[in-house]
Amino acid sequence: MMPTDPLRFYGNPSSPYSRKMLALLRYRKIPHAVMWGSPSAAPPHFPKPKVGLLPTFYFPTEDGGLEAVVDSTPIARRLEREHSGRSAIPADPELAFYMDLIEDYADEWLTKPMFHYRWHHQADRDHAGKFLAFTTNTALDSASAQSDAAAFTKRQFERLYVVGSNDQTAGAIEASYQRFIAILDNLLAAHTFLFGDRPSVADFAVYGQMTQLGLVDPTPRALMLKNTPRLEAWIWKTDDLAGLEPVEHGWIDGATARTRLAPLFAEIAETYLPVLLANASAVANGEAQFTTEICGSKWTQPTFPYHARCLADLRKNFSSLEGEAREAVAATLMTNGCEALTERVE
Ligand SMILES: N[C@@H](CCC(=O)N[C@@H](CS)C(=O)NCC(=O)O)C(=O)O
Repeated sequence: MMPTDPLRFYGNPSSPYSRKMLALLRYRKIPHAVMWGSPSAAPPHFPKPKVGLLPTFYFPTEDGGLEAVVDSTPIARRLEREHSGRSAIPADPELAFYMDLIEDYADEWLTKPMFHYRWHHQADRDHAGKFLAFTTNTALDSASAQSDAAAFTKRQFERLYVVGSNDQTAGAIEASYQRFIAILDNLLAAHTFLFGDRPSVADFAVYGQMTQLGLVDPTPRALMLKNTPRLEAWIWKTDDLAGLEPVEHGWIDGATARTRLAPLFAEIAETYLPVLLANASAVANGEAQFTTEICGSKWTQPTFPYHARCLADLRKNFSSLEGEAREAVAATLMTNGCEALTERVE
């Protein structure tokens, strides 16, 4: 494959991670081609991904072939290594740590409200089934759309428990979304992006989940429009930032980040962190499910080995910090209830 060939990937408009990566590629001006669909429909010379997740990327290999890769977080780092300019990762290690944490929260926690709102309430469920059916094929006839919608809805409704959404946790999930949009709205009133006047991978991760919560699914969209209408404009603009010319001093400094992002870190400490910690202990003990408390409500869900890795990665990131950056991050995590992230990984 020639270096000028576009980077190809399968994605779906209803997939927050597909949207995250498409917006990142547009901003970074990396030649790309999104194929709306599923890797199961790929031409025979396309390799199969190890796990069937969207987006699935096809990177050229040295021998002229292709390799199928999933998981947006490492792909975003790989794109930083392979393409220079218009970086979406701040060079300051303190900011980069905060960015990784917020990206992880967006990818792994905000996806809970996203999936929950999509399938928990009847009105959202009725909308999502049809939306998903037509994203697969906009030319579907009505009868097939109806039966596909019914099949999707049944499957996804039955999988709500996987992300921890059930009648007991619904209140905690919904309250966390409402607090999050209020925090984001405040942050975006002061700077265009989380880390200043240029976007970071964390912005694209938040954007990806918000494309669904804020633009697609009726209940969370109505909440956003009522309480934080600024966010609708932010989502649409973040969709295509190819015309933004970032400047080096577009990033805020560490001192600004510490104060500015404190409410978000405190929110992470109340929601995502307890889940990460309880999940990791349960994974270590070989348990099939875990129970914890989120803002005073009981939270039970099946263990998720991938999240044990997320916690270990965040701790490794912390342990690789040195000098002033390490001290500053430690103090910030301590002040905002995230000190568990400073523990050593064995
Ligand atoms: N950690 C992955 C997650 C990707 C992911 O979970 N994709 C979802 C759609 S948004 C998926 O393909 N799910 C397949 C399924 O649920 O069957 C990433 O960041 O790319």
